[in-house]
Amino acid sequence: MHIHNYINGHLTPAQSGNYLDNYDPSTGNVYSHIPDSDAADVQAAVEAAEKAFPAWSTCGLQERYRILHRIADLIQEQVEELAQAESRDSGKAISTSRTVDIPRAQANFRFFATAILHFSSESHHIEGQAINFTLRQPIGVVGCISPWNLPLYLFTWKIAPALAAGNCVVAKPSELTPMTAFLLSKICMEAGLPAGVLNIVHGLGPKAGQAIVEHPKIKAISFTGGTATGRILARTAAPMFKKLSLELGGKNPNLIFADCNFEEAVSTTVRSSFANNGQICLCGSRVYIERPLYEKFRNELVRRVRQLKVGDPFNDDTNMGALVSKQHKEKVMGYLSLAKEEGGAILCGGESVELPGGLSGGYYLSPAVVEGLPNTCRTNQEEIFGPVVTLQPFDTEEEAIAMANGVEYGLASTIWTQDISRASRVAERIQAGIVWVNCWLLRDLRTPFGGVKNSGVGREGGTEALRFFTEAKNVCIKYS
Ligand code: TXE
Repeated sequence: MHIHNYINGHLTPAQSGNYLDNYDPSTGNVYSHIPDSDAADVQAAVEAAEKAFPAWSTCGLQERYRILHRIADLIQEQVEELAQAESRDSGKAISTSRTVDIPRAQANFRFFATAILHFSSESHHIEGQAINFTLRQPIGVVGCISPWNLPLYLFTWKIAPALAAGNCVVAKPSELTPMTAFLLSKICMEAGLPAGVLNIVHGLGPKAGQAIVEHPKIKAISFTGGTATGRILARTAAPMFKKLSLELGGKNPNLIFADCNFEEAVSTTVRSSFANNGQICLCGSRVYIERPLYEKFRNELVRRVRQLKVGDPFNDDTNMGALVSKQHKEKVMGYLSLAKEEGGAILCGGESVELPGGLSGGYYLSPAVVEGLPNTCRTNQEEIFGPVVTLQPFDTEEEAIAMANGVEYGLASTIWTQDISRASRVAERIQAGIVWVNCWLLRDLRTPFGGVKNSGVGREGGTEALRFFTEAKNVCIKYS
């Protein structure tokens, strides 16, 4: 099966005619091919976007609302096909694709289709002299680059607000998980999205992705991916004075105080540790437990993690499918070896799982819980982005906050306590863009989303996203 680019309203191969292999992580086999696009394809996409911009940016909010809602309707109608494609491409359990990835992709379009109708700006009155009002106008042609962990979810999280705000888009999904972006192309054509408004260029990051970042006509880049890649993009885009939104890596702490609701805390921690095989930037990979509760929590967590079913992503009762690629599985297993070298004890999991028959070539790994490591070791400092968490005890609130903040990342955190004063105190001091108290991944799309330190620059979500994808212009009108 050959995937095509979506440029100027048409599905088309890369101009080079070259393709890249696309693997099915559940079997390790090549199951499709993606265009190996380059700067020539990006140029064609930018020309299409420029041509479409005048009409799209002035067609009116109701028309943009109508078309984006129609796209959401079609995603809803095709949820099963999209979920199957997402699991085939990423290796994730079909239950995750059905309940997380695809419903959220639909929600992204629905949310921004209506958000744009309520997006207002401000005016300032110089009494007796003048009135200022601020216009928030679409930027023009913008670039959206997304990663492999939540493919359609994060791809549409950028595209929906960009389109709603009246921009035209050149977008690139990860070369590891291109399929649902390709299916989205067909949905957009069916929804009547005008040609050139959205252009999807498939291919490698350093080639097709880099061509997007360095194209002089693309005035803003919204990126989600690794911190190292974020650095490369910033180096290219900064001298060109492009607007940049960078949602990067995380190494998120969970603080479990002894007074927590134990059942809630332990059941949610299983999820926050291993959802999507731990391949979510919001996963809590460092679990800090107040010492009086440490043994009880550790034992119960390990007992439940051992019950997680690693298996065929297409079985409804599978909790953990395959990791996204052979290379990524090797990276995660490398960190498990490092954890042992650094003195850690692997309490469960961390083993390569060999499934029978056609799945024997898949990238399966049992979920691992590690204890006995210091906060400063590499295992506790570097983003692993797989089914691996570490446990550490703490004695005081001060110590917990210091350990939580003792990494270069600052994306998300969870705090488990019934003491609302303590929750508020700790939340105020945690270096993160998102703090969940007695919950995890409870999402309201109106809230600012993003991190601090090496977790990125800027915020997505709600009006933050609409402000990112517009330029503010202040108009001052003097009156006599
Ligand atoms: O991200 P990459 P990947 C972290 C996690 C993961 C690591 C790498 O640690 O192991 O990042 O993951 C495109 N110019 N997160 O490989 O490499 C690339 O093609 C322009 C956390 O997914 O950063 C893909 O489309 N584009 C993150 C996208 O960037 C380039 C979620 C992401 O690729 C490029 C995913 C370049 N030079 C990974 N190089 C989160 N915070 O959610 C690559 N790309």
